[in-house]
Amino acid sequence: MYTQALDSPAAAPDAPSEERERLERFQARIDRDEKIEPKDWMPDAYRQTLIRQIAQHAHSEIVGMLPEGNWITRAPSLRRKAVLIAKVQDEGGHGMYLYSAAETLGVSRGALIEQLLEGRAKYSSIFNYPTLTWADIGAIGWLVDGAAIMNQVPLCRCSYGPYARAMVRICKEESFHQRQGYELMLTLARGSEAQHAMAQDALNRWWWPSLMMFGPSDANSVHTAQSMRWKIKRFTNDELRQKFIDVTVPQAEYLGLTVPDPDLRWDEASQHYRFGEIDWSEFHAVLKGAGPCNRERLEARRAAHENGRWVREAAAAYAAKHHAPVRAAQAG
Ligand code: FAQ
Repeated sequence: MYTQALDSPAAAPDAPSEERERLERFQARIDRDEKIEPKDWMPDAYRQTLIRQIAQHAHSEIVGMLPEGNWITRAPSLRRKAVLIAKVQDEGGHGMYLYSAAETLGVSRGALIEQLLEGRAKYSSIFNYPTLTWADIGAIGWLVDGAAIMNQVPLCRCSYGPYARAMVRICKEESFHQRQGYELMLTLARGSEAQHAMAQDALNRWWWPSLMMFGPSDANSVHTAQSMRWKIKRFTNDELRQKFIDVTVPQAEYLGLTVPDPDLRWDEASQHYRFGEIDWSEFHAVLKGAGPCNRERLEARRAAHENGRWVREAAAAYAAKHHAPVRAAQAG
């Protein structure tokens, strides 16, 4: 499923001319900013790239429920609990829209979930880090949802219609998530000395993993060039990472917190923040399954899937019972 023939269409000079013309017509539609819809012809590599990205994105939303779900029972007030429950539910909903968008490309949700549970699918590296204190819930909303929005707003203009449309609502909800996280951080940062220290500690632990969410540097990104030509991606990984840093550093300053990067400085000439080297060995270790919580996350997903089996079976039995008379009437 994840094998991809990512050769650029133009790089197949020996392709039959009819096939070449079809690829050129497809690229011309993309260049004109037309949306590609499920029933339209598309190159197989375009389809496979979308299935890969949308599935990884859906899995990230679902696994992403776990680090915050861990704190629902320990939220410090009823208001915080209600907000956190709503946020975690939203993430579950995002996963559902995204699995549905992937299904329009001819892959079943069941097959994608099976790949996740068998450990054959990727999901965002960020969700393999632990949530050690309540401040981590603020840091996730502020930084992780903040990074997610930076990456996902351009996906609303992605060339594939169902993915682009799913992203519109997702981004609205992520925006609420980011704001609740920032408000939580602000409360802690302005609270007691111990609360301020807790907020700083959360920033220290979540800053670098949040930068890694944007993926490898452009020089090492396998898929970016082709995905940009197809307008699946509208910005490169490094461009989005830089935008995120530029908007987030002043937010940290407003909170009175220090970004844990001694090399961070404002560069007047480029009007951007310059930042230190990301530890790519940590990123690759997490992707290979050696992050602090990779094992725990998959075990939790497998247990949830198993515990929910009776619900799926009951829903299927109910649907079969209620659709059977309709089908019989239609046949008659
Ligand atoms: N973690 O060539 P590229 C959220 C993989 S949702 C794990 O640069 P591409 C909401 C990449 O898949 C967060 N793997 O790839 C929320 C590829 O692997 P492959 C998720 C990563 O696709 C908030 C390989 O490395 N968002 O947070 C990561 O062009 C709070 C080579 O990389 C999305 O999925 C990573 N960080 O660019 C939920 C957005 N980075 O398939 C709960 C949509 C890269 O060759 C709580 N996705 N890889 O084996 C995208 O925009 C892109 O797929 C990128 C990667 C930018 C993630």
